[in-house]
Amino acid sequence: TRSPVNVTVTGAAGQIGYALLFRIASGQLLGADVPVKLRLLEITPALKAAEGTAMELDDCAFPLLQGIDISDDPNVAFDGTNVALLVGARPRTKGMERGDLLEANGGIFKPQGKAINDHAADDVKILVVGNPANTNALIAQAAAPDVPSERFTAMTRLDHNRALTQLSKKTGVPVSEIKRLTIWGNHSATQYPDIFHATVAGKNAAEVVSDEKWLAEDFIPTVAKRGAAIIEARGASSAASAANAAIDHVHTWVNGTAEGNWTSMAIPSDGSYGVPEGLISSFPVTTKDGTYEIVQGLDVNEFSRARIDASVKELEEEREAVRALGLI
Ligand code: NAX
Repeated sequence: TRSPVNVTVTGAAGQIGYALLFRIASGQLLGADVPVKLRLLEITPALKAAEGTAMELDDCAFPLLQGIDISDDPNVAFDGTNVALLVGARPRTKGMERGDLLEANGGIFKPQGKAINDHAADDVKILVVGNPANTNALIAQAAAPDVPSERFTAMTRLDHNRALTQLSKKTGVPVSEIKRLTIWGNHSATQYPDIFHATVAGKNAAEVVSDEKWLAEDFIPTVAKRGAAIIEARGASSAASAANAAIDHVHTWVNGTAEGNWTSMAIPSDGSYGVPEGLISSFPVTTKDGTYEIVQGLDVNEFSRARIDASVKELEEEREAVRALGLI
């Protein structure tokens, strides 16, 4: 039998953690034949709540779950970790400036990056969910010089999934028949969901839709502002859908994209598509055998170029800000 994979989840007592842990333990993250050990990282005041969640995990008697450790020490929680899901973060509160937000998150992601550097397994894969996700990933990566930089990724899969459903509703074609959609840039309101290379039931999506007004004034803002719309409707931010996207992100990274399709992941740029090297920006990627590659050679039209550039500019500003704070 296979040896268990260690999966660390930070912010484990939070609402995404609650929606995520049971799915990991049931085998949906890595596969129905892969045993897992869970490592829950929380801040000290939330340890008791994390223990409560662990009790419920016990009560599910998941056949694949081989153990649960809970800690408030990143050095313990990341010890031997193979998959690290960095969910816990400092949210922006009323009146908080961007600098304060980045600094508060630096206080979380810098020590976590260092702990991953010092204690994680050689094959560790990292997904940052906690916002601002792209820049938090950059901070953690900078603190982990011994970990290959491409292992640090941030989540735009929720945006990708949101875009799939919006396009499905517009065209009446099921999501299973929509391929090659791309989220570019930052996981923020500047993100750019791109349908120009997407296909719906084998036909070019932009041609099928043939409605630039819908694209610019409906589709793009609906996808980009969906997080705010969920908060407005639910009175709490996306949790189950965010957990689902985290599962999708890692599952695809580990198990590969289907032939002829790709996904969206925020990954360190190699300079492709004019995105400055090192920025953690969302790209169209294919995955295979636990590695990913940026899809190359796509034509970027003027409409797309302006939007990609705007989102990338925001990422550059965030990078400058964390550099000025000495976080990277
Ligand atoms: P919650 O506030 O419910 O949970 C966060 C948890 O993190 C809390 O239990 C808190 O105690 C813990 N935490 C704080 N600092 C920590 C530290 N240093 N170490 C370990 N744990 C720590 O938030 P939740 O709704 O679960 O969201 C978590 C993060 O995901 C937020 O930053 C949120 O903005 C972000 N999101 C990212 C999305 C994406 O697509 N990338 C979408 C969903 C979500 O908004």
